[in-house]
Amino acid sequence: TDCILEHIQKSSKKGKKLLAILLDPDKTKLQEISIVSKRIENLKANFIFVGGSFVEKGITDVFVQKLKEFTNIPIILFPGDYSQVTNKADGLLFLSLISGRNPEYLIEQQIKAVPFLKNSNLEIIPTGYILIDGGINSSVLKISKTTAISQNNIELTVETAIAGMYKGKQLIYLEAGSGAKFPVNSKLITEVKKNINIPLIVGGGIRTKEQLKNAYKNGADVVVIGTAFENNINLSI
Ligand code: 1GP
Repeated sequence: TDCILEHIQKSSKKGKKLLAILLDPDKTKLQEISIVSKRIENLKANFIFVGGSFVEKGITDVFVQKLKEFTNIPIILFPGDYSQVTNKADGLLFLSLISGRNPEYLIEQQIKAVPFLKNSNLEIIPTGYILIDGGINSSVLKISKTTAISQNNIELTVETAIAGMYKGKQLIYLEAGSGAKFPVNSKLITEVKKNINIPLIVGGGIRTKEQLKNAYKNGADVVVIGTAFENNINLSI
């Protein structure tokens, strides 16, 4: 079934905005999952993304299984590397770091995931992942050994997104990095959105209702919030 991507595509066409809460299995304790799930349901989040940069092998599986005990919100894997995959989730953002020039994160990790994925039921969603400078040395930068695109480089960002679309990506993810000081700016979101006809995900450094609304208004179809929720699960947004 292709229900997650279809859901995002249909919402995008109707202008219905979606929210994803990102949980890092490395940072959320198993004992906290019941309360965390309740809070995510209160926020009316449409998806739970699960992933992180430093998650030990096997942890994601246990984490997602536990989440499934407490919530029916679709769980989408947002893996930092090929080992963070489990059949217990509903879908997988099959990411290529297209802002970078490191073959490891353009194709190598993807190939390493295949022996698992070819026998799994996960909905696999081809996603072009574009790293924008969020004013911090984000873990994606450190791990991928790539550079981020400057917030002012609209041309390169737009061309990268369009190239991703031409390559067949079904989603474009504009990422300022987890815990970013500066979320992806309005102009960048607007220009990318104007130039692609596939849904746009925006994340990194979004902490307030105002920033969330702004991202939606400028053209984000899905906004991802991780750090702000992690720091305050009573967050109201
Ligand atoms: C990170 O885009 C997500 O990959 C969310 O970022 O943790 O800053 O909300 P934050």
